Amino acid sequence: MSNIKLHCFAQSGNAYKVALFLEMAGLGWEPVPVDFFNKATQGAEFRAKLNPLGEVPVMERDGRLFTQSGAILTRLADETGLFAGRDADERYEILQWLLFDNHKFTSFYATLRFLLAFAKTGETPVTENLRGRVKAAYKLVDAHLATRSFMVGERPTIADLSMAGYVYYPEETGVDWSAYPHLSAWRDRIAALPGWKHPYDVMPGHPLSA
Ligand SMILES: N[C@@H](CCC(=O)N[C@@H](CS)C(=O)NCC(=O)O)C(=O)O
Repeated sequence: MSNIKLHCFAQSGNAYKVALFLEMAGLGWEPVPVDFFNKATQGAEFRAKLNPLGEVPVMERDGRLFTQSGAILTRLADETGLFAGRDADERYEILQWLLFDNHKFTSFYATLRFLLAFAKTGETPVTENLRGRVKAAYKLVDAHLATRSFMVGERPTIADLSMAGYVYYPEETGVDWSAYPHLSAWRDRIAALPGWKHPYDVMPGHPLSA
């Protein structure tokens, strides 16, 4: 696989999901910074040239563009056999977790973190509501991980890489990880895998300039 560029920024856990795959798979890739905090993803040029939906990650490979982290991860797993399901049942289970992650596990947390750490809204009824939803999703995954080491099939798959998108960021969100011991152990297990790197070490733009 050659000539991979990832349009991303350091604070994007959705981009990190793909960056993590590329790092752990040992595929050569190059980050291309996107100035999200100055609204680059909302601009006409970004939408015309990279992604009409106005989002990162965008993976660019030999001139072709790929968007949506879950779809990109699935494509990379299919092509390389790495972090992939072994059979139709595992692939089905992985897809279930990718969808759950995109709808609840990642998105509630990412929105909560954005509001508190970057938009700096302070506590509002919205952040309170989001935190409740995060806790419900984390509790469910914590229970799932009580009897297994990884999300599917006792080895790391793209379900884990997707769900790991936002779990290493240090910003304070008022979510207490000690309430989720199995989730915490899983987070450490992923971080101990060969090739793992922290999002702020692989994508450009941290720390934010004032
Ligand atoms: N489901 C999408 C979510 C992507 C997403 O929300 N990306 C954010 C950054 S983490 C973004 O680019 N937002 C642009 C905007 O809201 O203007 C994926 O997994 O790729």
